[in-house]
Amino acid sequence: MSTIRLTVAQATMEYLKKQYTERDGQEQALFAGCFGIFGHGNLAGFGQALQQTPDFRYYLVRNEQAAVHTAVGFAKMKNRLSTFACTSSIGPGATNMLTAAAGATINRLPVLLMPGDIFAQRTVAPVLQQLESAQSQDISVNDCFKPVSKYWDRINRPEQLITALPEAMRVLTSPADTGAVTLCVPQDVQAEAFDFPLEMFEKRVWHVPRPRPDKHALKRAADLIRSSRKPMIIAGGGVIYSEAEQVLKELVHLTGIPVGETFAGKGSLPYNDPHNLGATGATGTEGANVFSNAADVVIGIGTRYSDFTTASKTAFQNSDVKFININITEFDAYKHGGLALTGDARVIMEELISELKDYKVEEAYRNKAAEYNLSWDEKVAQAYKAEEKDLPSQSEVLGAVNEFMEAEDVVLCASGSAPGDLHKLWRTRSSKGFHLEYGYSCMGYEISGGLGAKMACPDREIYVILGDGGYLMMPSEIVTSLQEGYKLTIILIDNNGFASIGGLSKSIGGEGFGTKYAYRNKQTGQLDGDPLPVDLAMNAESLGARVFKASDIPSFNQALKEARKEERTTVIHIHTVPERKMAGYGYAWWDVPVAEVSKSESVQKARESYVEQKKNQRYFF
Ligand SMILES: Cc1ncc(C[n+]2csc(CCOP(=O)(O)OP(=O)(O)O)c2C)c(N)n1
Ligand SMILES: [Mg+2]
Repeated sequence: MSTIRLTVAQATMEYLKKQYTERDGQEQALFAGCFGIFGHGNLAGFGQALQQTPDFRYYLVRNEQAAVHTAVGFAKMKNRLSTFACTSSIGPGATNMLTAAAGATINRLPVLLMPGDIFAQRTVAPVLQQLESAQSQDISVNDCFKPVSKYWDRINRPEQLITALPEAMRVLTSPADTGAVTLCVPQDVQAEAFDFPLEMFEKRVWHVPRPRPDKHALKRAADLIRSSRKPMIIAGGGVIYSEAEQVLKELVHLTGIPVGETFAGKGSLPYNDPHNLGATGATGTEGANVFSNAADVVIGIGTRYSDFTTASKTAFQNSDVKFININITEFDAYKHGGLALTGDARVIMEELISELKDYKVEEAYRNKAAEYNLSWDEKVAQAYKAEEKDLPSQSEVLGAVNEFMEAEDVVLCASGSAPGDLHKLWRTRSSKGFHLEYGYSCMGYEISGGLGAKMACPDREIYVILGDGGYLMMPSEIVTSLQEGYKLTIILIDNNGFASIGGLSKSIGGEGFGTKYAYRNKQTGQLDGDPLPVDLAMNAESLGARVFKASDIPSFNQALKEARKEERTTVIHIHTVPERKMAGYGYAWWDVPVAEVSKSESVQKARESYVEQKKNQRYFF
């Protein structure tokens, strides 16, 4: 057997750069490079290896959490077929990645984490940043990655790499199993040499399959759909990851089955397709919620049925409702006692189309969906309309961005009150034009995830929608975007605190407690003093961004035009009123428990309504 003598870290990089994915005949590198921050736990190992492997590009980031978000934003735009590796030092560098690793796994998006780990040799323990355990010498902070990783391993001997790496690649490239994959490599092992078999470094293509459904299950599903009078499709992220938008369109145009879209699935159909009811669930449109309430057969395609999608299990009230779940992940396909069509969304819909040639919903049902599609768009137009007030509302700002943008541009967001407004109000014209990280809804994803999206699609303009809270959580990757020459347009919506959680607090009787950015008030002892003298626009400018300060919608529109001409990352800062125009619609509800006992009257009242709403919650068998 021919071998080559390399360190563990060198062998890792040599291996990673030879990994490819292929689907539908299209091949791409599985890894576009490696993000990282060096410390004593990875400098001499992975750092040295990256330095001598310039064809596997290293990107210095500002925060390890951000690195993982960036990889995830990239992977989402690439439909999970390509991602990044992320390396960190030991200790805090490693645990900084935990938050975003959980986000990757929850969102079913691939990312490879390579945190350094404490010495395998143990002689020098405890090393700087080592978590000591009196109970075991086989524990480090990296064990925290176990529950958030789809595959986790620790490379204690060089030859373990030979079997660990293929397992890691298998999971990363599996559309059913993908998520965060963690390979912990002790700092001494990284630098250790071994005679690795040369074959290990040959090009390897991971073919990403489109599994077909069980044919009996398909027949049963077609029979169930044919017997239904009020079917509805819930389109989730799986439609988009499977690149099934065209086939979905064919299916719904053939059958007339209307579609509600989840956060990850928004854009599965263009917003103005008459079958598109728009956002579904807790942040749903009137039409989507009316239809889901009465549906007798719900066809979930590529959805996890998160509580936002099911309005905390209150969205489906037909006592005979049945579910058909088309999902690559068996775990999801079986949810809600569903008839499971486990496999690829695109091929399963293709097969369903041939089974349903003779099926159509009643004309009146189809027409009703089309009416809701139009009437909702009138509400959107209302919400977009600028009103002459002191400060614009968020929906006016979003409307201005939407009306300015080109069809191929991308809006990207993750947390705060904007995701709900975007879900309801965004007129999505291209399938990947709506990029919401709403599985983990992680404050801090916005700029770093936006950078990943831009790296994946450098020809598309990326509009990052970001609150002041989200900005303060992690503005750091503005710097990385400048370093790498990837332009973002960041719309910074400043409302002095948490409009989202403030509103939620009011809805549970809490009066917005602890959600405003203000000085501590010496009289009340609370955070309800004067506004803080924070200038986020200046902050962004100091990080190197081009900054525009808008004071109203006309100046905001002007800033959008100027920003478009810029080549570097641009921030448009605008103050808005925290109150939102778009409240919940129809049956929209989100289960956030209200205190069962309280001296506050508003809490007591909120509890009463909570108990009422809770009665609508259902189990499905
Ligand atoms: C890392 C993280 N911490 C806490 C939360 C809970 N949370 C959701 S939205 C939000 C406030 C966001 O504030 P901002 O970005 O200003 O948006 P706004 O609510 O004002 O629209 C918080 C604290 C979260 N989603 N992520
Ligand atoms: Mg805010």
